[in-house]
Amino acid sequence: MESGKKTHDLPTSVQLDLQTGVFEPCAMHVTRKVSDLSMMFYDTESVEKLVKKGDPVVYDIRHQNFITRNSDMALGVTVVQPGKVGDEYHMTKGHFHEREDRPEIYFCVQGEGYLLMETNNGDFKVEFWRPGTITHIPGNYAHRVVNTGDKPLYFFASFNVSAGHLYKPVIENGFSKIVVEREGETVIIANPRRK
Ligand code: M6P
Ligand code: ZN
Repeated sequence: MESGKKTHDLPTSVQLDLQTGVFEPCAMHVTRKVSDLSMMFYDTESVEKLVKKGDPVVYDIRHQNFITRNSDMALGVTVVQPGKVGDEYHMTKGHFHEREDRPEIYFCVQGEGYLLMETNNGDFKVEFWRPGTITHIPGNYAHRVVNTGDKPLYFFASFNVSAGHLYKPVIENGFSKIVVEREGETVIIANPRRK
């Protein structure tokens, strides 16, 4: 694709296993462990302990780009494992898009949790997610998925490759709110990392 060869000018399909969130064929598979999210979770002591204890997988991403002569659609399926780092639930890194005119559709297929969304001027939105929830994320909202359930949460994403992934602001500042378990309850609280 990078060489200029457009491999998807003809219609193409992949096959998704609805139970597991694995689809084939799949061009890119990335696994993110606790150590890959060490800048994301607020409780850095718990991060260190978990990394020493085997560095568990937080989520897997499978991506497929469909580059044609004049379009750049992509799909991603992300499976977030249940679990916590300290009292903060497993979540995706979260990112802004490099291009604000490139939105994204997220579709929760299995599991339950929250989709956190935030603009760079602090407008924060949250959606409770259960199977079948489909959210349109405008191009200027950073987005992060949190699994608060006891089973894997997986979601389908559709976006343009040209949207780009911008992680730096999220690495530096986090989201303004985080999702934690306190006294047996799931609660959304102000991020203690924010000054
Ligand atoms: C979805 C899409 C991907 C993204 C993935 C994981 O599949 O939005 O583009 O990479 O979720 O999210 P993150 O990149 O924030 O780890
Ligand atoms: Zn995105």
